[in-house]
Amino acid sequence: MSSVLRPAVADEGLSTVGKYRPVSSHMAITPPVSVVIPAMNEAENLPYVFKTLPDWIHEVVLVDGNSTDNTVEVARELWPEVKVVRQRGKGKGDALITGFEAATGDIIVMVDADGSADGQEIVSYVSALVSGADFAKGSRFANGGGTDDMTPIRKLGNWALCTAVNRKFGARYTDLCYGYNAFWRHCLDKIDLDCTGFEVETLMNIRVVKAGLKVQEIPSHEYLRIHGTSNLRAVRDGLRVLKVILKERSNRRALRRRAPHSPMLDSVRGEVS
Ligand SMILES: Nc1nc2c(ncn2[C@@H]2O[C@H](COP(=O)(O)OP(=O)(O)OP(=O)(O)O)[C@@H](O)[C@H]2O)c(=O)[nH]1
Ligand SMILES: [Mg+2]
Repeated sequence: MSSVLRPAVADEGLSTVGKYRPVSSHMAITPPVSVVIPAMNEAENLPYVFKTLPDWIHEVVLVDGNSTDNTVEVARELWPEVKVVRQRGKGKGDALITGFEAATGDIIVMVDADGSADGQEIVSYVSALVSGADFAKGSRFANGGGTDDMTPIRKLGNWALCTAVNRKFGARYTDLCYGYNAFWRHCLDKIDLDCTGFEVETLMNIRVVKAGLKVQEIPSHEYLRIHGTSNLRAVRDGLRVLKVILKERSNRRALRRRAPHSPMLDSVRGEVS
């Protein structure tokens, strides 16, 4: 657990910017990739998370949610160049927004710190982005994806909320509340995130569609949280997600009322493949 997985190499990340780096046996890319990890008391899980991260990534940004265990120390031991930022407010959404601001890569990947995400999948997300997608959205329910972690009630809630988003915003998503996603940095200017909690992924998924960005779903497998307990509370957080859907929907209606022939509205329907 205390073994150093990655040696400290001075400015290794920056030295790779602009050069082709192999990311698989078939592909090399130039854009630097930042991995943003929100973590609150995840010291025991971090060794599993870092172990799966590919060595070609440009930087890891760990957003600490005022952990009371040694999350930060363990992260520094495992990945000496890790950029640790402390979030200002509370909640996963607040943590991710903080992490996105601190990330310097052209591509940003969001990875949970509970051991549920396999870093080896990052290459699939990055492939979709360098091939033309703006937003690579993980899906546990697309062909090739899966979950060991969701209870039937969570699956039902996620399905109902996902169906609502598809109907209301013209998306064709197979999953909604999933934390493993990646995107080009420029997406952030178009989705202007403003939330604090677990509704963050839903807000992103809605706003990328509203902004007319090109979204591609990536089949992903969610493993069981390895240690510790979930911070998510199904009913409380499900209601927060529902509120976001309703609010985004009424914003869209208000926009339509204010500017019935606005060219902005022509791009409201996003493309999901
Ligand atoms: N920095 C920070 N990280 C958080 C906060 N809340 C949750 N996280 C992290 O966000 C990730 C997802 O949180 P989880 O508690 O696993 O929630 P979940 O994945 O939706 O729920 P499970 O499926 O039960 O694991 C984990 O890495 C958490 O440590 C927070 O307030 N601040
Ligand atoms: Mg989790």
